Amino acid sequence: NNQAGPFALLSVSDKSGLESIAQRLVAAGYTLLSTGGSAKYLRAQGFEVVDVSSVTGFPEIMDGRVKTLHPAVHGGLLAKRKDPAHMDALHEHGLANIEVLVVNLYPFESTVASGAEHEEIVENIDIGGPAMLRAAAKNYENILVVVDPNDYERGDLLEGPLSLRKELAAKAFHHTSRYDEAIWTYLVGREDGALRYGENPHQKAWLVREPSAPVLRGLKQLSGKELSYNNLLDAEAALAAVLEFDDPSAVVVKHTNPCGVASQREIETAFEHGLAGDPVSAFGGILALNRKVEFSLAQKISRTFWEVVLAPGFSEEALDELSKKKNVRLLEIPEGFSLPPLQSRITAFGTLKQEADPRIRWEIEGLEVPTKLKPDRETLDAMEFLWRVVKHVKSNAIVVGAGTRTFGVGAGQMSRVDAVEAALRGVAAKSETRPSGALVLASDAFFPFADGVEKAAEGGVRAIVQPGGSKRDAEVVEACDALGITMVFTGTRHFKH
Ligand code: 93A
Repeated sequence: NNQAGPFALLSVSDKSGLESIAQRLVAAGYTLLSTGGSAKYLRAQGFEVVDVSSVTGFPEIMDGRVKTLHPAVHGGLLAKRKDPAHMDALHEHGLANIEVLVVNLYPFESTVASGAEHEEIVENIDIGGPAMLRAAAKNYENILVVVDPNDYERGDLLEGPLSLRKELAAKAFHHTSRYDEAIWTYLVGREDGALRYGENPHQKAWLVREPSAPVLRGLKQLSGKELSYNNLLDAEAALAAVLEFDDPSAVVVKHTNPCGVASQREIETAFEHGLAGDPVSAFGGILALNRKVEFSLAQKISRTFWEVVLAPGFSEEALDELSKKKNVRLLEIPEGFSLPPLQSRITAFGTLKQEADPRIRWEIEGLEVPTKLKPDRETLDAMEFLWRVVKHVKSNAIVVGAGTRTFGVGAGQMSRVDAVEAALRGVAAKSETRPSGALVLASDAFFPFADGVEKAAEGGVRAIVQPGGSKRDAEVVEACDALGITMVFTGTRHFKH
């Protein structure tokens, strides 16, 4: 059944613009070869079309589930034209001599989006289309593969150079990989990733986890209710922050921002100081600790209402004490736990990927002190601590503290002065409980003007750590010198958006 050819095989669900490429293919001397619906469409437009079934010698069966899945098609798509043995096989078995493949797939995602029944969605999983696209794309040196209707009118399409064929082959693989990902998302989302709801109760939500990664990335839920969408976001933020420290430390997170953080020699003191950083916001917050929780600490923890408590371990008595509260979700952090080195975020414009901002390496030799006043050892320790905290606060971020505890956090502000004011409001609220002593401030990015520094000084700040690098650094340093503030430049910015 060696039909004329060379063939251009067209099998598309989205028929828009099909006649324009068919026209070009016919003009270039190709015979059109097509599956049921596409052949019908083309004939209605006046084209002569050979049916795939006449090439395969096999009818389209099972409601179209098997149309092109046949060696006559796939042999034709995979044969290397340079290889005499391949060409012999092509002729010997009467396979179709295909040189161009135009395919787009069953509309899986739009079927899901339309709210169709499961059965109809499954029927819209295309098998034959991706198989042909992948075969032709593998053989791009010999086959031109067109998956995107926007490419039908490309000027150099039919006589295009190898680089164009390669580009279109890559596009085909990208297309099939996205297609499979959408199927995966649908199947997993329906079966075991469903969350009660999203950021708000009127939003549906799923957790689509990487199939190869352990559940909850190895964190063990020891008690409490099911984790919610917001719990997972906040738990990630709290974990990232607590992993920044070696000394016993406590991080209280609210709406993905640390609101109270402390590092101390004892974990119990760290907890008390962390909580004191913002006891009002801590209500309903997320607590992350980097030491095992014993009974006496558990008693203190259970006096506040937490959504989630994370720690590398809980003694039996501590676990008993904390699981009395049915709503508190206890998560055990496994040994050697780390967060992924790559982060991605899906936006309307595409998926953003970046390396995670690595753990801070605080090296005294790398710091610059541009002010007249130099920081003493104690101030440097406070600066290091606050610098580690501010990295985990949404920009514009300002953290004010003393020693290794925070008293005020300005998060997610659109101007840096506002962030300073927000942090100072937090400090002022603790005027009764806060031990006296010089305040230290950390800023996630440089001060664009001296106003932020002046505000800070009014609030009692005596030392500032920031990246430096503003055009107006000189003005900022001058203001510090006039106000008796010591300043350190780290040279590294820690935006978090
Ligand atoms: O059901 S399938 O997975 N089985 C196949 O053998 C097959 N071959 C092509 N779907 C198959 N196709 C798809 O049919 C193509 O990817 C295209 O989306 C659609 C075109 O069908 P028709 O020309 O009948 O409208």
